[in-house]
Amino acid sequence: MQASLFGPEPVELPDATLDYFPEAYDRAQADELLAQLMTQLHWRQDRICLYGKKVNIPRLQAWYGDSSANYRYSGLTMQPRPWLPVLEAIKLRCERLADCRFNSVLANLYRDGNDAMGWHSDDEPELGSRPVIASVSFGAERGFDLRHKKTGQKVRLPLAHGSVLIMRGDTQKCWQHGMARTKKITSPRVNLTFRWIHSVE
Ligand code: MD6
Ligand code: FE
Repeated sequence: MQASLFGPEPVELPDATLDYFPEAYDRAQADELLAQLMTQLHWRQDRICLYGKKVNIPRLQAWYGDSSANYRYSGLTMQPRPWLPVLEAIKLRCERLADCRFNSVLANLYRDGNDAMGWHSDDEPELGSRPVIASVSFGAERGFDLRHKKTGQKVRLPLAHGSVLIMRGDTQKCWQHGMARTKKITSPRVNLTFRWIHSVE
């Protein structure tokens, strides 16, 4: 596959380094990849403990990577599933766009506008201090919200079908991000975030 003809479009925000490739994949490729990801990935409903109760998180998830890319989560060591060809191909594209390597991917499936992601930063120790994360979106265009931790500045980036957003530098240290519910969206969206997990002992 050839490199994107469009972008990157740098997104200018204080204390953040963001590159946005609106058409990393053309429409036909993106349609095909969305269909493959929806059917091939081992989507599961994860639960978290909220105020002492187990609740379903509002989306489906799947975790793939090198066997060495374990991460710890509430005292549990999570093992990634081995790479699938479709994920390896997208990883290679992201590695070229970001000019760095990734050893794991967290996949999220938002079945419709009722599914969402709360405010967070990807700042776990396993990711190191200034992680590079490549985020690939397929399906429904949803608003990706960013909020500066100190100033409260807010921005919404619509992430297009077939786009890649690369976050690096101090973005995770200084900003949170999330995706709000919306009644307007009735079709699914798949997001893949490629990362490098360091073993921490
Ligand atoms: C999503 N993305 O777009 C969720 N994290 O569905 C993320 O949480 C994310 O897009 C780190 C870097 C880029 C992202
Ligand atoms: Fe994130």
